[in-house]
Amino acid sequence: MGALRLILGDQLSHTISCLSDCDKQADTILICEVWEEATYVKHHKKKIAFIFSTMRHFAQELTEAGYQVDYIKLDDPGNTGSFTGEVERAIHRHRPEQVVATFPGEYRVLEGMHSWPELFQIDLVIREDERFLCSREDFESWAAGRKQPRMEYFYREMRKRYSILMDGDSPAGDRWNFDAENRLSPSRKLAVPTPYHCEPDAVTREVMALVEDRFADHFGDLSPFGFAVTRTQAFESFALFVKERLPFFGDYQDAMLQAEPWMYHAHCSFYLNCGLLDPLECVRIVEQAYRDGQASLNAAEGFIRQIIGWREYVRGIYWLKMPDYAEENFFETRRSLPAFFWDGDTSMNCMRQCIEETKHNAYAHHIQRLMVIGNFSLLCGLDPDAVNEWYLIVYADAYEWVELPNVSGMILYADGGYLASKPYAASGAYINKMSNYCQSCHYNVKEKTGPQACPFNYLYWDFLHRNREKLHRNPRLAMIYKTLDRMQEQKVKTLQRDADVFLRSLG
Ligand code: FAD
Ligand code: DLZ
Ligand code: SF4
Repeated sequence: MGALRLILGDQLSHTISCLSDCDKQADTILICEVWEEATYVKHHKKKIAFIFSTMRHFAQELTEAGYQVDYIKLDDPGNTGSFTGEVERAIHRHRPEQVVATFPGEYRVLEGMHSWPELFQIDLVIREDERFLCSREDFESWAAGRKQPRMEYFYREMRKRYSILMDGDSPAGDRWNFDAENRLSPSRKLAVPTPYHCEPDAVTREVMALVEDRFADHFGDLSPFGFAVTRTQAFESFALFVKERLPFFGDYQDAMLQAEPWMYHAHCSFYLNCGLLDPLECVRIVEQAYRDGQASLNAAEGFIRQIIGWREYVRGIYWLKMPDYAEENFFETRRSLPAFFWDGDTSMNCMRQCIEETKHNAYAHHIQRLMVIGNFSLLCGLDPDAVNEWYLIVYADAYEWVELPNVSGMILYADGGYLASKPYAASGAYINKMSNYCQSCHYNVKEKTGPQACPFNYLYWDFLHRNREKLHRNPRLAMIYKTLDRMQEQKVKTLQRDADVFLRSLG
């Protein structure tokens, strides 16, 4: 007659709030693989295998720690395929006094939970997700009255609140932000370390067979599979990052190299987001590496800003603005995704690289997501719903609370500038500066118009021209619009014509 404690697939932390006062004798923990979660978008095969395997390992650890775990596998007889159906069945099996859950990562799931007390005539307690450093209420208070909140000021608050990289009341090194030092172009001589790889064990192999069988038509390569699936393994992966990659993280944060999908990034988003790693713990480790002289300040600060700045900030915006945020479409764009988003079959080398790597790894690093695929989606005027769905499908770290603000707010500017102060639009010159992709491309990044010209070049100016009414008052775009105004009419017409031909070719 104890409580039924529900743990979702992205809540796999031993310290999760719904477990805090668990009575190991009286309470039951419910963890369930459900068809609805695996198919509400057709997730990458690797993402499903990663989540199911991690859920199974986590359940095993809880059982070994003496908890009573009711684990429902996808193919178990009677599995109804939804959280609501599985909670109902578990209530019939265990007759609990109440259901205890932790606040979910998606609005859609929260809405489902809110229906349970009436549906099942049961008391439901939804606890705060304490793994985040800023609660939804705190973010709301911080954002109240700010017409355009900015991440940088939020980040400084978090640094002070948690005393991270602070020397007394001042930021370490007397500056809050070292981004200006974090934009080195890559050189072909960089020796990027081999990424962490964890050979699949029997549990993972069983899950992989299930995914191959039941999700054969989903996007992505299932093998080779090398993700960590336990906290210990995820910790090993993070320790390797701190030792081998962190020293270069700052310098090459924005760099891209042909056939180097992992660069100097941490590859920890999938582990943080599903609960295997704790954000504050990772941040403290990186701060210590700086204090011990193992990493420079620009590297440590750059990494820490991503976690306590961007990660918390996008989550705050998600809960502040949902459900309306999902409907935003500032530029009123409706173009479908080009077919090559699913196979990388395009002559644009940068897009081919980033999409093929995404298909292979269920991972692409930030600048590939933002300045290649994201930039392309913005310039071409792709439909925000389609772009959001794609990003939610293809990355192993994607849950709506983090995916939606990054896509609608950061890359598509679909919220009209609430999250970002200007659209992240760029011509081919940016990609050429930050990568070596252009050297192996069918197109010529130096040409602005004509059949050999890099499509990013004419698409960039066409985007600015097309959206002049909506953007020209933005002070951060004033210089760009002055340049556009100075262009000869004939040149603008040629850019528009080339953009039009290209956009039509997308189908
Ligand atoms: P690193 O570069 O090593 O950064 C360290 C950590 O900082 C990341 O693990 C992540 O937890 C955090 N972080 C960095 N940037 C962001 C950001 N903009 N928003 C939130 N957290 C951030 N991240 C996701 O976790 N899930 C997503 O679904 C997701 N979708 C994205 C979509 C787009 C269009 C863009 C531009 C970014 C998206 N990001 C997303 C943010 C970022 O690209 C990934 O967190 C990062 O690439 C993960 O790789 P990493 O762990 O090696 O990150
Ligand atoms: C992403 C995912 C998948 C593929 N499958 C499951 C599942 O079967 N059971 C589960 O509890 N969670 C799964 N998840 C993660 C959920 O989608 C996630 O917990 C919610 O979207 C809330 O963030
Ligand atoms: Fe991408 Fe243009 Fe460079 Fe080709 S030339 S890789 S399309 S930026």
